[in-house]
Amino acid sequence: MEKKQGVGITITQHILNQQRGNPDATGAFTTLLNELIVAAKVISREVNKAGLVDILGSTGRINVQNERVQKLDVFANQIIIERMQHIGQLCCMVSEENADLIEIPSRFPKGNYVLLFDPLDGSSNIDVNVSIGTIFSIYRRKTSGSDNEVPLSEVLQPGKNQVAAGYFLYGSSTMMVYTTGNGAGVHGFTLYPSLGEFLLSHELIKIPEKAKTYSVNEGNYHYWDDKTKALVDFFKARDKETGRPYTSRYVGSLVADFHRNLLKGGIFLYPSDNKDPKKPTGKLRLMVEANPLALVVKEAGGYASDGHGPILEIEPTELHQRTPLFIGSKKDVELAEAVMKGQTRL
Ligand code: P6P
Repeated sequence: MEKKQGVGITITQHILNQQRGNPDATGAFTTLLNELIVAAKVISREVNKAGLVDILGSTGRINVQNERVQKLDVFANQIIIERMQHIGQLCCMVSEENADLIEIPSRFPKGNYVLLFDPLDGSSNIDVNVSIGTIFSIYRRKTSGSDNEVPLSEVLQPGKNQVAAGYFLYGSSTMMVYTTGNGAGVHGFTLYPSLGEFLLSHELIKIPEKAKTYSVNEGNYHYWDDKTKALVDFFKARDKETGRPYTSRYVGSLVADFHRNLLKGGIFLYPSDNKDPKKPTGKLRLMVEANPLALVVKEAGGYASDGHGPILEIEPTELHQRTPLFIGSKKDVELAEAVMKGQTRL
């Protein structure tokens, strides 16, 4: 059989192809994504040598989420901010690590996009060598203008308004998975370190409609309400006909758990619990975790719910608001939502 020439489709080619397919594309979006990819390559290099240099461990600081900040967290956050602030395509940024909007310094031109990100999600796993990730979400600002102070209203948009979303996964290999929504599908790219290029490895990812795996931190079982307990008990019950019990898989790193379920089928849930009165609606953040993954899973044929309705329909009121999250294979998430709404009793 003839040997395949070349290296396949690079992420740059893929983004350009998407741009060509979009008549009113200006190339601004392409520039934005390409610069974000450079930032991810720098982060990937540091993550992959974290064990070798003094970048492991904690800075001792506590972030806006009241979580201990790991050094790589700080590094990843700075890399993204520094690389993205000068490209002239953003009016502001939002990071899981920063309490307030990140303004674009006046020395740089502004643009009409908003970038939100979790620079290094799963950071508690950094020094035990478990996969971690960067999650990103991109919106167009609602009103174009060059006002110095971007009002919060420009950023607090429902997830359905995202123009792109995805994640980088720093695992056994570094991957990028993204979608531009509107039926464009979800595509995965694997970084070839020898080339320094992300190459198309998973074209048009579709999540199996039915799960085989459930992912939840069962250590929180006694903090859940009865509906949540009934739902997780359902996944664990023996019932050959409906392929139960499901396999339990929980890495404790959202991007790793989500990515496995995206490729193989599964439901991930981080329900609300009464463990921490400061986090009555669960631990995960709407704007920088739930929304981007909800767009990806929707484009892959799955579904994401907060237990009452679609994540992508939630009208945000705060930058770092949290939400319960049920995400993955469509049939299982729809069942979870019906149970949480009291429409279905298990
Ligand atoms: P728990 C990591 O800190 C994170 O935000 C997600 O990546 C992960 O899914 C979740 O928290 C794990 O939380 O409470 O199960 O340790």
